Amino acid sequence: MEILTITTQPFSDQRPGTSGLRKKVRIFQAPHYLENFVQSIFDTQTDLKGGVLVLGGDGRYYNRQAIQIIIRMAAANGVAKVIVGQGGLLSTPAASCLIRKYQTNGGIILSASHNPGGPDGDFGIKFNTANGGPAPEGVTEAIFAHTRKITEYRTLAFDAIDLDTIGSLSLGQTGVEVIDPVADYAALMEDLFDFDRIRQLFDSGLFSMRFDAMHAITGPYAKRILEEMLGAEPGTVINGDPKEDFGGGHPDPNLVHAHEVVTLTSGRNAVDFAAASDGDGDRNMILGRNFFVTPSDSLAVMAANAHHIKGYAGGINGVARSMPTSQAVDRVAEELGLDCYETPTGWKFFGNLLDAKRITLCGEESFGTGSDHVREKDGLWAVLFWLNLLAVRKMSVKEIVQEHWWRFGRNFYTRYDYEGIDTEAANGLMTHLQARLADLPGTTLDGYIVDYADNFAYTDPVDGSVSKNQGVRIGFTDGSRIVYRLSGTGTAGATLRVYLEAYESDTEKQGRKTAEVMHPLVEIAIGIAEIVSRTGRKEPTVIT
Ligand code: G16
Repeated sequence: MEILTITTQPFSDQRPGTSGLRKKVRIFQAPHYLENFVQSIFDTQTDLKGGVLVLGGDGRYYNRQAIQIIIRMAAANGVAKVIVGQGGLLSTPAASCLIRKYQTNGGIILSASHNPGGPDGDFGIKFNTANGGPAPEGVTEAIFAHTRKITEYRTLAFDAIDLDTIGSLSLGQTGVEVIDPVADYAALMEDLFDFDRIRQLFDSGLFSMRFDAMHAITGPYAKRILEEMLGAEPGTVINGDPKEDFGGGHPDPNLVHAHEVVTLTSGRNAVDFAAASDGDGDRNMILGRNFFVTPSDSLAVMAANAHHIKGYAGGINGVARSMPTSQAVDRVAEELGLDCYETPTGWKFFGNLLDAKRITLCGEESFGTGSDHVREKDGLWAVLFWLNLLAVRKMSVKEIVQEHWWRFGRNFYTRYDYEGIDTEAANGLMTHLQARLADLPGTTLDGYIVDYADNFAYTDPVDGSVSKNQGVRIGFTDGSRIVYRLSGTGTAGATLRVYLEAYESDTEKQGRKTAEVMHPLVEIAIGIAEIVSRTGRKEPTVIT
């Protein structure tokens, strides 16, 4: 089969962000755009030549075409074997599972995660290394540097291969194995969780649940695992058919975008447990009857209850959270004598800690939780963890969380997002905050005394790499915090995120409304950063 060498020119904007390269679909469709980035992966990740590559995506618009392009390029670049999910589909955690299970040389995942899809939506690509996790910064920077000087890429003169039939094919010297995207992942979940106990919970007839797949990748996974393997009644999974444009929705499992499933947790026929996952299946939202579990609390509850769960009953090594995530898990770690790490935003920062067995559980405020079973956050894993916990403890979601607060205290938490603001204004706001940091400690703001103010920097304890400018933190003496950072996943303008946290140990006051508790901190946060005058926004786009 003829290998074609195509002349190209560099694009200047291919630096991966928080999680891979994310752009509008139309940008990816431009001639050579995707190819340049993919060739830069092959040229810098030399183990792939003669190696094995996992390939799949979340099924969004352009997924199928991109998969064909990448398979042709993989063959032209001497990859020995490509393992691809049927229909070109793989959830992000399932891709990580396959890379690890089959000890491949890495994987390429096509997704823009929770960003909307469709011809006018977003697309994305990221490379995961042989440990199954997102490439660390050293690797993404090498790929980026290559995109700046690329002059040609290699592909095959071949039309398209059949991705819809499970089986083995070959393309020149390269084997292409089309696999069931769910089977290996489902088997891993069965190893970790007590499926018999969960089955009994569903069989009891006293328990009801809904899982909102948001017309994204987790539909087939959730239907197989929840309905077929665990016996949840048909219809437990809603919006379970993956669609290229996610049914026009925004596949982000939060109280705003997953509103449909939220409504099912209240009223006369309210379900006992509900959850949702995002575009590529790595995020999760956990709900009880009339009750929302913040992602930060979910991580803390998991850490405190891990001994109840089959796969973690032998004990956990330690825990980690991203910097803006609430400090709820820190309190659990302190009481249980576990190591606790604070990392920058981005799942890739957990990789070294997991590989070095310093941690077992980790999570982020951005609806991500996971463990050492794969090297990605994992939406359905979190749902199964909670289901297993509910089955063992025989308590409601609310009871479990309230009991947790009584024991460890409650970290109230909220996040304000200002999306699509002017990039210059956003950078100016961060520069302004930076300039104020030195003067803030010791001052009193509306009754809150500033304990520390800094721009978070992280030194990886395993490889010593340093990541600077990871967000501005203002900590108060009572344990509350305000954090500001600019998102690294948006595709239009800049997104300012403001994360707010307040600690309450008094059980009498733990039932207060989050908005009411956070109000004074919100005012302080808006004031210090001069958000209204600098961004022109009186209100955030989304509050979670
Ligand atoms: C990605 C990263 C997460 C990060 C999130 C938000 O998640 O993997 O670590 O917390 O983006 O990042 P940012 O605040 O920079 O927008 P996902 O689910 O989008 O892949």
